Amino acid sequence: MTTRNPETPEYKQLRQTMDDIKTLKIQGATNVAIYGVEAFAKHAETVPVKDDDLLAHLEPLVEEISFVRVTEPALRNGLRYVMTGIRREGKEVASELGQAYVKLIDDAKKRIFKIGAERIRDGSRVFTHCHSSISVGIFLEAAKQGKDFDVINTETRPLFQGRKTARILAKQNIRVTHVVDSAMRWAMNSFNPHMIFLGADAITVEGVALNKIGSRLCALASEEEHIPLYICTSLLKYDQATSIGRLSEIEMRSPLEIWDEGCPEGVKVLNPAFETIDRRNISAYITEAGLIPPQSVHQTFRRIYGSQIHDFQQLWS
Ligand code: RUB
Repeated sequence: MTTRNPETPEYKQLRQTMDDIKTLKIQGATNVAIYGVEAFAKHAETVPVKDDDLLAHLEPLVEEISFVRVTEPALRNGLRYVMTGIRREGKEVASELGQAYVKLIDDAKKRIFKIGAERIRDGSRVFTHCHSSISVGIFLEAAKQGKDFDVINTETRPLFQGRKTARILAKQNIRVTHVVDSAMRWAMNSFNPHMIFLGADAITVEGVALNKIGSRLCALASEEEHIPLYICTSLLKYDQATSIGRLSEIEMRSPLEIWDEGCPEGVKVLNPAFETIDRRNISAYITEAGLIPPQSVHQTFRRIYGSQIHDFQQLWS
């Protein structure tokens, strides 16, 4: 058995999970973090190496997993959370730490669902883009509370994550109107939604959100139509590296997702997965700490998670 490629079932599962994250079988920042951290923690606990060899094996793996999808700091924060514990107490605690991180996410989600649902009233019209499990969770909570409201959502090219959103809402008898991405400004003008709920993949130190491509267009249209825009997200998506000057990266996906067969030679197809939403366009973040303005993300993250997730040592090296 080599340290580089251990033949344990947990390692195989980790590799499978990484593949599922890369190919979007596991989709959305929250799910990417949950599945990635759980699989890593189980592997770390069972890998048959110890002492210095353990860290020499795990550290490059953390780097590799972190960048399977580059715009996912909630995954990176979780991996660091587990690694901090392993350094202190050994690999025996890895699974427990993985579960503890997933619990942080679950607790955050429950709070956000409740807080976000407060914003929705009978007769509300809410616009959303892509598939954010957090935004959808808010809609489901509001429906559970008996509120009667409408959702307008986009299909989200090229991989149609918006259909997932529409299917889930329709199944719960929440009225949903589905439009192509390029109709988002038209839909805002036609349906005059009371608010926009978007998820986030990453949040920077400036309070800028990164979310699915199209989100900035959505924000610009919201400005034109004077519709408040909320980012529904756990603060665990805060990209700590931005506070020491690094830029949050934007994942560039395969052009084949856009045009696989028959693309003429000489045509360059680009497929950026995410884009930034300027903090000026964000009315508030709906988080586990309540509604907060973009300027407060860094301090609020430090206050809630600072003692548990501190990877600044590694960031400086
Ligand atoms: C999904 C996407 C989601 C965020 C938030 O992109 O942009 O809005 O990840 O999701 P992709 P959640 O389909 O490329 O993963 O609220 O579930 O964390």
